[in-house]
Amino acid sequence: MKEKFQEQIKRVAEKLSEEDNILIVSHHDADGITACAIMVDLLHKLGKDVEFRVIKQLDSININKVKNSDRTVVFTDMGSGQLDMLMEHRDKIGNFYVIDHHPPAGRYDMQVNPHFFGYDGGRDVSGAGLAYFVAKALGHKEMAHLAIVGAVGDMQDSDGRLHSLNRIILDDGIKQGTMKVKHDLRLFGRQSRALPRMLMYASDPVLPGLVGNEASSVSFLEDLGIDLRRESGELKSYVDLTIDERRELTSALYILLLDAGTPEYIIQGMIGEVYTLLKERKRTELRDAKEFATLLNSCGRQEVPEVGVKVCLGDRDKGWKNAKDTLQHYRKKLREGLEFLSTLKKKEMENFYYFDAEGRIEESIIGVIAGMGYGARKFPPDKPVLALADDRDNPDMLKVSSRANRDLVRKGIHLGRAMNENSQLVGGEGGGHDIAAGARIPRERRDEFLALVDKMFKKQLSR
Ligand SMILES: [Mn+2]
Repeated sequence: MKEKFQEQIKRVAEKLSEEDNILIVSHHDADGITACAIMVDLLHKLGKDVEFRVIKQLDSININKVKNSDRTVVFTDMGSGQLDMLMEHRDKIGNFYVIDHHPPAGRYDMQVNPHFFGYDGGRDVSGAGLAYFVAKALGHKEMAHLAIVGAVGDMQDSDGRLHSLNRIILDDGIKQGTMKVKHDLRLFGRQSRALPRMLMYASDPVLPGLVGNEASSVSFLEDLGIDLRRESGELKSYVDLTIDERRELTSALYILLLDAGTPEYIIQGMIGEVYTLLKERKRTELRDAKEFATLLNSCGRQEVPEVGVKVCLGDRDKGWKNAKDTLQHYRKKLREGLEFLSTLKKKEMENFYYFDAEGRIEESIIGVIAGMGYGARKFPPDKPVLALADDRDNPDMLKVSSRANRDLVRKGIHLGRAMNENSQLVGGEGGGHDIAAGARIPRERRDEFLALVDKMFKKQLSR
């Protein structure tokens, strides 16, 4: 790591270690939940009194939950983009720290943010990773595995592997014996899903002919001579297969996709690094970083992020059961969302696709549905997707979720900037990463907003 950044982290960490009565405020996705857990763990170990709050976003409404807390506030995985607002309310918030990887709105003495040191916050390190580096600066490296779950949750491995600062964290985990990295098939559910289900529900990429079809998934596997059941009679997961069977299955999937005309780079994305948490039980969601992240995302999106934090901190009892129930429920909603998507007519602007689900898809999962729309080829990969849904708390507002892919980002697309600048122009707010971002805008100014975004994408692509 660059020395200057390390110094800054150490400075903030040491100052933080002198505080007590701390309130951690974090984002409700997998990265924010793991960041929160890493900080809670650290501060407990330092003997501090600590509370935490995990929220959907830090905006003009939620800021009120942070005011007058009489505690030192530590923002993780959020805060950098809202620095102006935090400064504005400084007298009510009191003493605060920001540990965040989103593009910063400005400089602040007690801020840890990789952008100032030439790192890419979208790829090199996540919010959880930064929380980990703060903990590491104070001698605590036990939570490296959680920082990897956070990075994977933020899709920082989307080109097949983790990079840069994430790599340092991964190496720490490997040295400690908590992590293992392998080159393997990256389909979701390698640990926790029965093999036919892993194939039929795969979304990245979707498997032509197998998607949604249990019978054809079963016969596909049987044709390869793969036994579907373990000796105990239970259905096998991918991780139960022998090396030869894995190789056989991978090449069969490769051929299946090639035959269906899937672009080479999408197929290659199916194979890459997978991160195993060695201290977790085999065939559970917690054993695989991507599945762990999905579990946490479902807790966050269904407004029980504290359950996710508990599981991160080691609860394998009530909290763990609770988290699994939440995931089941979340999957059901996703299936319904996907069904909706399949009946939907997509709309098209010059530089993006969009659809307005109104009240038919909950705003909490609209972004995921938009992302899956790519995987299911509902939207060709040549333009970003904007998905709109009613705001749950305010009928006059509209929630916008946008998704792109690596290719589009390479060509110049930056969704975070487009959401941030254009939402403000129509009296809303927004922001995020180059590849995934969101906004809240007044519904009546929807078309104006879409036209502004269209114009900005055009500009981004022409650079
Ligand atoms: Mn994040």
